[in-house]
Amino acid sequence: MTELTHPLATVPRDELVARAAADPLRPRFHFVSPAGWLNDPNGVAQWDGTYHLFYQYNPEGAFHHRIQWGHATSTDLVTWKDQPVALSAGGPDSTDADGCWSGVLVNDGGTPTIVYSGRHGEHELPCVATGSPDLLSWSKFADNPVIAAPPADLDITAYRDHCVWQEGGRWRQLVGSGIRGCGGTAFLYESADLRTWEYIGPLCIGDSSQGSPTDADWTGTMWECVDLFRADGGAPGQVPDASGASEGDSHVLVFSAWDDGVTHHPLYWTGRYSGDAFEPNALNRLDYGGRYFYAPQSFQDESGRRIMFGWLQEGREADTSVEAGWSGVMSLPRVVSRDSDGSLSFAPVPEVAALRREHVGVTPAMITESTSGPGVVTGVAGPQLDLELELELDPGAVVRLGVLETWDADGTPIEQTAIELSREDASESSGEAVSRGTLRLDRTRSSLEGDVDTDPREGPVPMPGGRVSLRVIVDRSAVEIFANGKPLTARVYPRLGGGGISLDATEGTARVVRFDAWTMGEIFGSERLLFP
Ligand code: DQQ
Repeated sequence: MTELTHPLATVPRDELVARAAADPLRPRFHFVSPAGWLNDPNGVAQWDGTYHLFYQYNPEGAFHHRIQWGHATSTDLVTWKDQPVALSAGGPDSTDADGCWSGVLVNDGGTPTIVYSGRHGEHELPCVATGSPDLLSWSKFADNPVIAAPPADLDITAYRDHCVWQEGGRWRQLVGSGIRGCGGTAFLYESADLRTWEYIGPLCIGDSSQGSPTDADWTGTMWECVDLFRADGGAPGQVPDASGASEGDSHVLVFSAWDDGVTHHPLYWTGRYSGDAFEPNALNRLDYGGRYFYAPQSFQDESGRRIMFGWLQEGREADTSVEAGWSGVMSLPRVVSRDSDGSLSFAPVPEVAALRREHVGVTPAMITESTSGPGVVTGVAGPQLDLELELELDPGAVVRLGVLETWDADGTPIEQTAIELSREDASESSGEAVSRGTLRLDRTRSSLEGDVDTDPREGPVPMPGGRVSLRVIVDRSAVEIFANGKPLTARVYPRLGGGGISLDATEGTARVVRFDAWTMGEIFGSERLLFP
């Protein structure tokens, strides 16, 4: 039965899954929705051993409208089983008549409980739903919303998304927001039962007059998807571990900077949460890809790891996605840890290695800018790859790793996604040991298509002694890069489908100490259902 209800629903529902599956640019080992639209990760958790990934889902088509909570489960964080939609819009008079926006899953004395933003018209309010013991069927609380309105007497920019934890026998909740004329914020509430909430106040308030909207670390006029956790990975209300996390910057507050409908980028403050306030210390970019790793949400798994997912938005025209029948990719799960300088470090969970298939190890080599042709012949190719490199750059050196390449008859790349690492020159560091560098993504030749985003991305990378551990995950249109733990995520749309790789020094000299490459398998075998 074909049902078209929204003007953008131009692809009949019964064709969406087949269309999406046929798109060669669709990732094969990242989680994607069965078809239609996917955005934020929600309710990420491990419950009785099973990992749960809920996500913002529109099965009507590849556009953002009347969002439902899609659901998938995993026992290994690598392969995912589609489960029935957990939450969908209520009746015309309900708080969530226009969709169930982002939220979290908590364990209320053994009862799985979701706190989410119910949308009605242009507004969102906090709602609650409880789940069956297997988390597969959900009932909404009869008296939603559980908070009737945003704090009175404040002129706010928006109000939605939740972070909920237990502290001192009570529940605490943050709701993301922004105060007009000031900046983004997270409002703090407290409750005994997750149903009745007392407003405490803003946990901290950003300053949107600092910097400009074009800055990669501008904090925006609203904070979406706030996520507060201990710097040692624990929940905010937990007693710190023995590693001294109670000293200094003991907490991390993650948020996605938003302004007037524009999703800018994820950022995090390191600082100290104590009493009813968060005292920010340092502001950091969470992913140098900016909007390509948006609305992240994290949880602590049963082994104590803090694991984060983010939404890899599209970088091609909205109409192209609608016609393709799908939009949005979930990142691979990332382990979050703390670097020696207090900032965060990220790496794909080690479980991802289970997807590795053919392996090629490249012989260690020295590469210099004078080398003609590809500096290193990798002997590996494909649109689904996992690459691990150990590099040593001399001061001033620039190394360029090309992926998803197609060459012309002379060996010149026609399409190439270029990942560049550069180490500062000694002259830039007043003669001190040069331990800084930059990770860059050059997408200017990623696609012969003219209507895809090719803006450059870059960010600083610590490079002690010029050494860089580089991890590059390529999954067709999704690329996740980690240079010494600093991530840069983006989308690329190579039209020619080439999977060539090249590695060169474009300036100076560098050593390739190790280069291991694997082709990667696929995680969705049989045909998927739009409504599992
Ligand atoms: N997406 C959700 C909101 C959230 C935004 C709606 C972030 O709850 O603020 O789908 O991408």
